[in-house]
Amino acid sequence: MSNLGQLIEIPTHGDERGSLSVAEIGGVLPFVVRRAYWIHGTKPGVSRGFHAHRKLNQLCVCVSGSVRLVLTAGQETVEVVLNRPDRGLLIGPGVWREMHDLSADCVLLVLADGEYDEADYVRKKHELACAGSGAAGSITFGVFSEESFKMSQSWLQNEKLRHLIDAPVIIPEKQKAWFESLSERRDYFIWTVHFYGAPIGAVGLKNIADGKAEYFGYIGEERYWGRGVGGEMMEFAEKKARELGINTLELFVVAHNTRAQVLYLKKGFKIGAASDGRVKMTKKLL
Ligand code: T46
Repeated sequence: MSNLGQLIEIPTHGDERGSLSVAEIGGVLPFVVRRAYWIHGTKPGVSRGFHAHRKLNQLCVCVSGSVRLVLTAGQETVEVVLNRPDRGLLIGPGVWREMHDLSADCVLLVLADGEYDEADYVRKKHELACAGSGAAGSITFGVFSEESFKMSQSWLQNEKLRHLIDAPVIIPEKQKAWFESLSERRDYFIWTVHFYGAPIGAVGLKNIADGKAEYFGYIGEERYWGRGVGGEMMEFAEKKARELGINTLELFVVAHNTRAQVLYLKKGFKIGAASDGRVKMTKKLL
């Protein structure tokens, strides 16, 4: 459907008695459920929601009646009507949700991967309006931990991402050796990109030598694409490069990834030679 939410068909067993729908791990449920709640008896004309979550993942199923959901992140908004008990909507973190037009008989069941936590709510829409979801400090950078490493392995299997960054073929044994070597290396640094503490990508500097370094970075979670996170990643990497005494940053971007090229131009990179479907870009750090 979009990066904002994913509509799923819930496997349903029907016979002469009626129907039974199932959401389970190994089936359509992508997370372990730690909480279930349901919204019902909504008064006419009442809308609900008007918030986003920092970390929570949810599966919403309108088991009775109907509801219109409006989901927004960055510049993108989608509307979806839930009115069938055999259809669900998966919503992840960083997505503003509003629920409108709940019918009198609406029962909206929500399965969530975390317990109720008020601190997980973002209640001001402007915090999600633009760059990296907007709120100062919503994007942070941290150690590339074992958890990040595991997540990166699944992110890098996403064909859309692989196409955009020309990712190399992943050989698990090599990957493990690479991860284990990180703490020793002085020519290669990688950090995790977090959205409100949840890992969403990676950024780094590699081939560090003679005052030069190569920038690399990717956002593994698709719903953060096109939301200004890339700009924050570049600013962070530049700051780190300066701290390391680097005076020239280089990067290689695939020729068809024009969105990234526009960002790098904005950040002061100059376009250099193109070869093998990749464009070299360079920036002198003053
Ligand atoms: C969401 C949408 C789809 C609890 O004490 N425990 C809970 O698990 C929940 C969900 C709520 N509450 C309390 C907090 C409030 O005092 O119940 C009250 C109503 O909650 P809220 O105003 O947040 O309800 P909605 O319909 O605006 O939003 C709810 C969920 O909170 C939210 O996670 O994504 O449904």
